[in-house]
Amino acid sequence: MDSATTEQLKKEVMDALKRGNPAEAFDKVQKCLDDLDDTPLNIAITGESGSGKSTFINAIRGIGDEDPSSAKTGVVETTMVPTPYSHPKYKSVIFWDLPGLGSPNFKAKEYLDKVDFQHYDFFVIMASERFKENHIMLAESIQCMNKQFYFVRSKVDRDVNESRMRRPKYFNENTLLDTISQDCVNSLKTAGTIDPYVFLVSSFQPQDFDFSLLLKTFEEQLPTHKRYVYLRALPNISSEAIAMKVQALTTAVPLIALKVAIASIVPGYVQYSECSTLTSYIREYVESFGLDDNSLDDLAQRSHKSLIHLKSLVKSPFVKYEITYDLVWKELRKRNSTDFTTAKTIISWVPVLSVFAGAMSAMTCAAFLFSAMNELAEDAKTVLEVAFGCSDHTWLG
Ligand SMILES: Nc1nc2c(ncn2[C@@H]2O[C@H](COP(=O)(O)OP(=O)(O)O)[C@@H](O)[C@H]2O)c(=O)[nH]1
Ligand SMILES: [Mg+2]
Repeated sequence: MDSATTEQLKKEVMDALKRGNPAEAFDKVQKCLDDLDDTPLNIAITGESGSGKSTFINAIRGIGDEDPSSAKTGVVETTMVPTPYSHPKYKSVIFWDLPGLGSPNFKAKEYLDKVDFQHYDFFVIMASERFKENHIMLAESIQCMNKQFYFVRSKVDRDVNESRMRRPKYFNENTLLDTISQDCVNSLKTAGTIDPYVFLVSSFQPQDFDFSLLLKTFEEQLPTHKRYVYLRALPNISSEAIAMKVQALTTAVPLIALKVAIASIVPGYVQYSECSTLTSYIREYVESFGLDDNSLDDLAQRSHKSLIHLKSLVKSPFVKYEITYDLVWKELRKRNSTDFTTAKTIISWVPVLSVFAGAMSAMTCAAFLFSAMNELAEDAKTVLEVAFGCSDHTWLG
């Protein structure tokens, strides 16, 4: 949420409270939360059939190829219609599988018109081998239409393994990756792209190579109002991705706290009481950090680790026990002593909340959400480190 929107909301909430209409103030805050949730993000993935688009879409959605909602992999596309795959938890984030790039009479402009290019926030052009004429033509056309694109050279795990087997004596992973990357950059520069974005990716090993850097670059290029939905939907593939997710979820905390505080003075809003609201957000955090049973099970399978072992590493009571109203109530009381400085993003709301003496309850809620979120993020990092042994992985790999 940008600062102008925040200031506008503060003014409207304050006005409604002063007029003795807390239900209206509540609606304003709820609308802001809904807008954050519903901001659409449409990411187009294009490339030749077999280049790894569907596998990449599954990896970026954080789901395995066997998940019922996964994009089918290893099948030849026969349609020109873009296929949408929404994020399993955050439906406003949609990855579009754009087929058909490989046809011999390919015309980039016609292709982009057919797939309705205006609809997408940005494009990923994927190639599993050298870039070809069609990729270059497409890149040029996307650029002409003032849209951003990123080149992804996929399946680099295969290049690394093949090179290691074929030239064991001279094999050097960094040199190999540099050569592939330079080749792509040079082809793009020759075709007129200034400073092209090129990423070497393996969807089988998203914790390695440039996958994390790619995710971070997407974020940096997005407008502010799209960052929240994007970051919240990140796959938990590195400690940096988890840290960015904390940053995103933090944005909504003052609004949630405000909502709870206002609901406490609206007659009949018992369903939005402190514990009910917090319970639903804690459930969301557990899922978002991949600590729910399904996600942990999936991680155990992908990393060939035992689920029991991964679960034993988790400290948060919100993963160890069922998240019930009673558990949240107990934890809320237990954590009441939490240092409120952790809730500093809510400080700017205190003048608004003081109007109806709701400041204290909002501060308590915010502090509680921060503490639960950070504890879950730490657990997610620990589990990930043990699953893939990637404790020193950084965005810049
Ligand atoms: N080694 C390796 N194989 C991959 C990778 N991504 C996809 N594949 C394989 O490449 C084939 C085509 O992938 P798919 O995602 O269906 O490509 P699409 O036609 O572009 O959607 C499948 O057999 C995948 O398992 C990868 O990162 N590494
Ligand atoms: Mg496919």
